Amino acid sequence: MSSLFPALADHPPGQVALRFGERSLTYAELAAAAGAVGERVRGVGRVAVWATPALETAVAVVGVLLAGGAAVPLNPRSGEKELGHILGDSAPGLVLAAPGDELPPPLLGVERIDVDVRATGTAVAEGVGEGDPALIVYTSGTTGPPKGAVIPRRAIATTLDALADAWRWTGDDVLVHGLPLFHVHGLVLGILGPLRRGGSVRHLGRFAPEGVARELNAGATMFFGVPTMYHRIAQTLPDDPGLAEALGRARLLVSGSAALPVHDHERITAATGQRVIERYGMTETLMNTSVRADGEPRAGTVGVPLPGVELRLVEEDGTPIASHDGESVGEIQVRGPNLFTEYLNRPDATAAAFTADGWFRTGDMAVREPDGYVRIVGRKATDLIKSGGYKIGAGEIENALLEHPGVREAAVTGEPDADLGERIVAWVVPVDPASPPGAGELADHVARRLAPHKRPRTVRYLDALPRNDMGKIMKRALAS
Ligand code: MCA
Ligand code: AMP
Repeated sequence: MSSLFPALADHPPGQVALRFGERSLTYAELAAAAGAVGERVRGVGRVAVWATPALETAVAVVGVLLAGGAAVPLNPRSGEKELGHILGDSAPGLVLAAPGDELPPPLLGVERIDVDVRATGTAVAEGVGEGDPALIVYTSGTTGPPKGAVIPRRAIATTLDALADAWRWTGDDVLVHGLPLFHVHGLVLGILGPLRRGGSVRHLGRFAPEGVARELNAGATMFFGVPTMYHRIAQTLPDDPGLAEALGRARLLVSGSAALPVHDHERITAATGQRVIERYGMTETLMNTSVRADGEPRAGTVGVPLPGVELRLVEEDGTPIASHDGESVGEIQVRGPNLFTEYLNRPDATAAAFTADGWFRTGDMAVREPDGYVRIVGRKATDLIKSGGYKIGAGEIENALLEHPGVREAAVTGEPDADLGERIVAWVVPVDPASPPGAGELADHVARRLAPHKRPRTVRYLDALPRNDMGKIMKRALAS
């Protein structure tokens, strides 16, 4: 198949591909370093990547892709239970990490290779097909541990090329972002995107409005962020005219992973003159829709289907909704070359996710406006929470809470939060009502087992959980 990154072989001399803080690599240096990784991992199949926000992570993933393997990005803050599950499920043959990174116990049994960003090598993948797996990205469901979405090479190529069309994204663009590198947003769009275009990316290490302003003032043309980042920018703008000026210089500001509230759109536009563009995607589908760079920006909508993506709304019984009346709500289903192939080791879950004729059920509820714009209005499952742009399943947090000796019963809900979009709330029936485990202790317990972003931000104590006649917890009664 054609290369995922043509610019690695054909680049202007000296063109910078990646920059993380003070460290950067030109395309020639990246081709050599990733080629060296590729030589080491060839034939291994699945390769875990300790996905810190560092140059090594980008080199590791590109190296695995050059060798025709599949990278399994790991959240370096994953707790032992989550990490143990991901490693057991994906069974990587190797783990790639930056020299000096300390790996936790579950990884000690996996052969480790340190990524040397100054190494030179030339990996060439032979016999690799478009449908072969490129990435396995773990994503939460309503119950049980996260599932590994197997993302083929075809999906990465087509989604990035569709975004290039929608956003007029070229090799002249310089992207700045501070997203984590173990999810689709930060890794596929934020790192592989600029590399496929032959452009540059500057990663901030961690997000801060000042870092975004600094890079936009120093030539960056685009910024990608989750709504929480835009909310923090909107909060900072009134006291920071320099930030408004810097954002005003950007060619494109893109938000995704969750809905950007209209109020934040409006505050940013008022202060900077810029309109933030929203796009809608999923780990399983990569990108489905976007407001186009040359289209009418409309706060509260996610734009139109990307080239190559078929999108429809369906009623509860599966009947397609033909009308674009801005009112008829249906579940979004999508079909196209941007889709994942399966959930690793989960044929049951894969089968349930698709209709008989190959449409993927997103679980997102939306309306179509008369001109085709998609407006997302909610989610089918109340047990999926989007907090800070991370998808978190209520079930996995409930299970972790129940493993605490002081917890008799637990239910988890999401509540609106101006900063995070939704905040994780744990409803807990303690074993001993006279001395319940503290909120901080329960947050630490979940953070240690799963990941810090999955920790409850609020804990509420009850004598009993509200249940219906069947014994099922009535979450709606909790939320009200
Ligand atoms: C706090 N911390 C703790 C604890 N409490 N650590 C352990 N135990 C505790 N009890 C630490 C955290 O680890 C973190 O450390 C720091 O305190 C702050 O944590 P937190 O408040 O959770 O983070 P934040 O600073 O508020 O982060 C906001 C954020 C983040 C930067 C917006 O939520 C984020 O990066 N979101 C991006 C999510 C994303 O990429 N989603 C894409 C998936 P430290 O300060 O050291 O870090 S969706 C997707 O890919 C689809 C395809 C799509 O459409 O895009
Ligand atoms: P994930 O499982 O982390 O890949 O998250 C995918 C989910 O994020 C989608 O199913 C949507 O619910 C949500 N999402 C992504 N982008 C947007 C957006 N622009 N507006 C609203 N929701 C979004």
